[in-house]
Amino acid sequence: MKKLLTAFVAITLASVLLLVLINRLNAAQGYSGKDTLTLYNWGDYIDMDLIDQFEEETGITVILETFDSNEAMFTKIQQGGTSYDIAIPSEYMIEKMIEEDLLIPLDHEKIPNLKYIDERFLDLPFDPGNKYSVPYFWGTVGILYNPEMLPGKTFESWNDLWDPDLKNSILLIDGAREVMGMALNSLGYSLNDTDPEHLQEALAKLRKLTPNVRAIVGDENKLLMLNNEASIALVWSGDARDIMWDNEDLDYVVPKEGSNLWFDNMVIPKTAKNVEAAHQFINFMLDPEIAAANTEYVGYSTPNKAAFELISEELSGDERFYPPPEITDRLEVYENLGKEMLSLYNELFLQFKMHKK
Ligand code: N2P
Repeated sequence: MKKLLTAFVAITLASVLLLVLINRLNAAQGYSGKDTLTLYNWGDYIDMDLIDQFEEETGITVILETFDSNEAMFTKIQQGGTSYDIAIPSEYMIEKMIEEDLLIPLDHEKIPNLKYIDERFLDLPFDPGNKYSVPYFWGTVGILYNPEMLPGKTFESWNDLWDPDLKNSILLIDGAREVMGMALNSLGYSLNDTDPEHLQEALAKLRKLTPNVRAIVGDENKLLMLNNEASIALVWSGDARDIMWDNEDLDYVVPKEGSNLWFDNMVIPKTAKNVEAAHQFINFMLDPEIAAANTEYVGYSTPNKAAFELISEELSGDERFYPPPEITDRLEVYENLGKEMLSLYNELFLQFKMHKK
């Protein structure tokens, strides 16, 4: 009996010690659960003052990690090494994450500010009923260019980028869908095309663009454009807005063949440690004043109707960033093309990048 008791005490003590150790480790990594929120976001995609405000109002510490493509974000979340309480993927990736059972259904009762979102951005095909995701920003993909550095050049068509005068001038987004989509559109195909022959044609066309490509970059595109180190960039609309605040000479166009219309929504991954705080954060970001401040800071287009009323006319009245339906109607939203097709897109993009080096 005594032996049994000693063993029991020893096991209890060891368990307590183990728990303390795990807690310490978690705290050291910043994932201490209850009073911490880990946000996985695109780079340059939130006003840090708002994070401070959220921390002050709730006592919750926010840890921010960033990614620069949906694919990179997906891999990290799927591997599960780090647990994120919130992530902000784009629509086709949200659909894929739902399919792969990586997301938690949202409790709409905890997100009363959802009522401020414009109906146009709710209940979209990638997430019917917004069961898993809530709108954050939306936008287009287009060409940002510096007319001062490119006298006489215009960019109405994607094919204008293949102009031999543009040697070493173009910055590309480091994203398979964006770059393959641009090439497919330039050939008159859909950016959701799944015909392997068309995809090979797109790769061949991209290879012809190589001499004009200066670099394939993430958020560095902003500095490079501002410092006139590149004259053209394939960008997401809000990045163009942000750069143009600092250099008004630049212009942003969505080519006539069409382009991508995208939606980035907030989601809660299954591995989240603080689901309660995640809901609090989502609701906070949807508050009209907070969403307006975030929009004024980041430059992307807000899906929040009440926030849209609060932002400056200079921003809300600019059709390059709030394109009217005649324009958005000729744009395409990326579809979730399925595992194999997405791998093929990634593989071809990689082949193009290797060829570039
Ligand atoms: C912000 C990137 C926005 C991503 N730097 C568009 N989906």
